[in-house]
Amino acid sequence: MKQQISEKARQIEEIIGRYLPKEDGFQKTVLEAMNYTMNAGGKRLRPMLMQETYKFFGGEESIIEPFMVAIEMIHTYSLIHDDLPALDNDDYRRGRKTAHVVYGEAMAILAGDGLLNYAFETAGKAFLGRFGDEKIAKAFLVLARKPGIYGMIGGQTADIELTGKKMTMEQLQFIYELKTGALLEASMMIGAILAGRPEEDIEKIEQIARKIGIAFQIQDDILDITSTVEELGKPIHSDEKNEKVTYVTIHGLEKSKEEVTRLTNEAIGILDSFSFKNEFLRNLLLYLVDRTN
Ligand code: GRG
Repeated sequence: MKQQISEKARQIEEIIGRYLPKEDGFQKTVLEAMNYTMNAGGKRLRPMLMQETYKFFGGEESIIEPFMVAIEMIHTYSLIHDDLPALDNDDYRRGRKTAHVVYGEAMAILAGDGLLNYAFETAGKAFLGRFGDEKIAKAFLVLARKPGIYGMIGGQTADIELTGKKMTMEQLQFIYELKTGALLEASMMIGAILAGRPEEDIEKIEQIARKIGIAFQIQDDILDITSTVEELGKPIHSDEKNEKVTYVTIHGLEKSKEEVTRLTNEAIGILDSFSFKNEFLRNLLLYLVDRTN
């Protein structure tokens, strides 16, 4: 499975490469900083989930590609900003020095902003010649909403304000669902929307992604304690450094692992309730429970 995922990630990188901006003009530095982080590897999980959900429902057009690239650009912007000194202040990500270490803080802020804008310019290309296609408009709205104030930014806001404070499970759940879950929800939902699925299917896909998102974040917390810098490509014990309350600090490692398994099995249960099949997507969701990076 690991090998299959790497192969899919390479194919996604080929698609991403076709959409990245050329590094020229007087703004060359910001373009280099954007491409530096976009090309730094990473699991490419969000475009992979989007493409595989699209295929699950029989989608086979290239219209999915600008959206796959856009979601990875939004994810990458969030990582660049999350690593900044004002936030987590991390020097390594995806096995490389972070953008602010290489290009300076001001340029890293601009590179994040640049990727966010360019994500919408990229996805917007899907409208060309297809202005009457409501699927594209719906997908575009999900792409705008989930990373925003009612999604990732909302979750990150609560996370920052509650860091170092006592937190209820409800607050923690809110943070995990929005900060991490929202982009995974957007990824899978856009796949379903572009494949032309009805609202009730899109809602089921949203539920799957929400469960996977929370499980993914708990697994991220687990790996922050149990993994190594080499394996993760980023610092470990970062939650302790940042005085973060996590699912693991509240419930301990064993219960956290059980919760990851429980949520994943629930998500798989919903996936299996569809008459559609995509063995790779199913295995990918299962693999995320056991991931080591
Ligand atoms: C606007 C100043 C400003 C900051 C935005 C919203 C935000 C900062 C950060 C997003 C929060 C964040 C980093 C959530 C964590 C989600 C997570 C576990 C990311 C790691 O994803 P992987 O493991 O990474 O898929 P790779 O590198 O493999 O793509």
